[in-house]
Amino acid sequence: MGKTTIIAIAGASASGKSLFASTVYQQLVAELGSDGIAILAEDAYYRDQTHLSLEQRQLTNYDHPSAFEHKLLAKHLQQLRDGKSIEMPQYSYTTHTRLAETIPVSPGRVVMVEGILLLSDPELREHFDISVFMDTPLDICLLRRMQRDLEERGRSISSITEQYQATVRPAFFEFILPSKQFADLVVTRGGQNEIAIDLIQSKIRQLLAE
Ligand code: UZR
Ligand code: MG
Repeated sequence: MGKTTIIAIAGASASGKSLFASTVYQQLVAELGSDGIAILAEDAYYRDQTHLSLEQRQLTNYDHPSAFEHKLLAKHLQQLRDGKSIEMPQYSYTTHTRLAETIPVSPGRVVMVEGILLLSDPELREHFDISVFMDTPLDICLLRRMQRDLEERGRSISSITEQYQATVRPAFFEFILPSKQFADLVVTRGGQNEIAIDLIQSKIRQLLAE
């Protein structure tokens, strides 16, 4: 196997990062099989909070860099680059902590990773060969976040509204938006931007064929 290329996809919460990454990944896997491409989520690297009570876990600021175990993510990216498998943690948004089970991830020629604060961490940035920033308008992100958190993450309108004003919006302006300068590619209009999906897929096909 040749050199590993690590592609980071960052951007605001509910900007379409997971959709963009999974669309690129699923379509390529259907076409070429899963050998050679690995996919990781920064969310899986939220710190283990099993030692805290549920009330204490609800006080964590999940939009702050300190909520993530970026050191473990950096270590795993290095291991994948060295051709070694890793055990990716699994995180529950309902219990706000890690599950006991991990997911084995095999190394690949291309590794994709998506998450809100990937490009705001200087140490993590060292690991990325290609960086993408999802530049979706913030009002669209908010609408999508309300719908997703109501439907998929078991939240109420009032908890979504409070969290948005207390941490999500401030973190966007403090950490996420300033990290756009580190992206090689800026994607407008969200995770369904077909031209951007096609461009990244073409690049990955080219890398896999080398
Ligand atoms: P994406 N998040 C939670 O709401 N609860 C948790 O236990 C862990 C994370 C939210 C987090 C962030 N913040 O905005 C979002 N808050 O998940 C990141 N508040 O995930 O990029 O998929 O939106
Ligand atoms: Mg996501």
